Amino acid sequence: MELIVGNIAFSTWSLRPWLVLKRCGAEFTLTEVQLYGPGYKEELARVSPSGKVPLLKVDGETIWDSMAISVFAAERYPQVRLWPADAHARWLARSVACEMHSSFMGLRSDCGMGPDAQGVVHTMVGPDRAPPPTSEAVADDVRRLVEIIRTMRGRFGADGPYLFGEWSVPDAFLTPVATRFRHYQINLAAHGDVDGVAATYVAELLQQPDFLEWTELAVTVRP
Ligand SMILES: N[C@@H](CCC(=O)N[C@@H](CS)C(=O)NCC(=O)O)C(=O)O
Repeated sequence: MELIVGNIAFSTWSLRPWLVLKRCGAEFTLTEVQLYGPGYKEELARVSPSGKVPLLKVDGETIWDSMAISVFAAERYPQVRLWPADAHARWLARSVACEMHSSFMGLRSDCGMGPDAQGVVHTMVGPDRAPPPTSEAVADDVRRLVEIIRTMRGRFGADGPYLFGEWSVPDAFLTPVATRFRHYQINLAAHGDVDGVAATYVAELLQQPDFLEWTELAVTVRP
């Protein structure tokens, strides 16, 4: 299998299937496509039916979209249990992952990763930090995410440090958000995280071994 991703330093969509496939113990090669440089659209068009990454090449097919790759992985590696075993937890885990997949436009646009209009490159992996955004759209998104994290941790978090206790797909989908919170220095306590439950969870995501490996790749694959 080959996983084709965007820039490891800042392609938030690409990080998700990497985390999912690593969790499965899958064997795959990694190809990095440099986004946003001259001619990158043409290069993407050659490999990607949607003109976007991530992509997974497997068994003669190209699966595009991070959610579709995660669904494939859950089928291919059922023993790994990528979704919670408890049915109620599973229904809600899928709701969280799908909401993450389709929403939070305030965060995506005002806490962007990659080059901004001034040419500053914001990354998921480096020590650099940016000033916290002040828009109401971001505040609304952060409040909703804090609510999700606190609710799921409170209901299902007893068996481990992740959203539903043991690691599951929503943790992969929330890890890029954790990097946005870190990079843009967002104070979760000011958005409803009264006792630090969400902040503790976010810190856990940022120290997942597979995420730390991704961080290393950003340094070694591309200087
Ligand atoms: N729904 C897609 C979104 C993919 C996406 O937007 N990828 C970005 C990379 S971070 C991309 O390929 N951007 C290139 C472009 O839009 O030109 C997924 O989850 O895989």
